[in-house]
Amino acid sequence: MGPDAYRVAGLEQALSDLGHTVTDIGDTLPDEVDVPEDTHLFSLPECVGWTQALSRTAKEAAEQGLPIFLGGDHALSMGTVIGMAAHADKLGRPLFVLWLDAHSDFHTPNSTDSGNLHGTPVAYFTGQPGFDAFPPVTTPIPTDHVGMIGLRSVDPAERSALEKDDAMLADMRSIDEHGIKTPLLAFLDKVRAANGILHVSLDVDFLDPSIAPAVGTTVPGGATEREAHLVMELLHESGLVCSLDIVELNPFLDERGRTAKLMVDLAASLMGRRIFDRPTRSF
Ligand code: DIR
Ligand code: MN
Ligand code: MN
Ligand code: MN
Repeated sequence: MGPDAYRVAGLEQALSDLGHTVTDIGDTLPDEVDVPEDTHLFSLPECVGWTQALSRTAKEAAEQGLPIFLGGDHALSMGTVIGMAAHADKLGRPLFVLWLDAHSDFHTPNSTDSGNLHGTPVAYFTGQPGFDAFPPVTTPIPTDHVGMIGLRSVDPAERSALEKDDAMLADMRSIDEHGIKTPLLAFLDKVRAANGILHVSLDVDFLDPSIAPAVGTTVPGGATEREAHLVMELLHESGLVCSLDIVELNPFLDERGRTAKLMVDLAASLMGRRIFDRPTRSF
């Protein structure tokens, strides 16, 4: 239902109003795979099938333009990121991933208590062990090519794994202290210095639940509407973004499509919508 909610909220119109040519390639269905149900991991065969299908879709779509992947939950990124990694590899440029989320999604199938595969994509595409049922990750993203902004719910197993690694971790406290622009610009500098391209993965729960309530796992103390737009506007200006996931919208919980509309507006900011060209002359 997520993709249809974004269609109804006017994603295509918002992007074509910016001068983009938009092609809706429709819903991706999972491949049929020979993977048994798991007693602990939810919808394992479907997730494996979707990862396989989405990685192919991503790779093909990236040849045509800038793909925007509409979820669905965050397990979608297992497929989109490995597909984009293959695309980047073909271009001979490294892929970086910006994870905008309350959660770090760094569980492995062995460490997850909940069994939610949407809590595992970052561990998968960075090549952590334990994902034997999934397509092998041939081009793992090095953890120092991952930046996370918005963190405020990290489980103990994720925390100890992240502390050993070198991903850029901007939790809500560092945003309070330094502003959201500081970690973002530092990360973009790193992408630029490596001649990289950037995949952005936007989880609805990056945002504060007061402005984006339509998500299964709300966590208070999230990004404000303006912080989120600033991130998107700066991402646009960087010229480094190659692809975007917008995930975890639950239309059942949405009131008059308000959260869907906010996610569409954020995608539009990333694709070039602005109030004025910078710098303004008014002060
Ligand atoms: C929790 C929640 N860390 C889990 N993760 C969520 O179930 O693994 N991520 N909701 O978006
Ligand atoms: Mn997530
Ligand atoms: Mn989340
Ligand atoms: Mn999630």
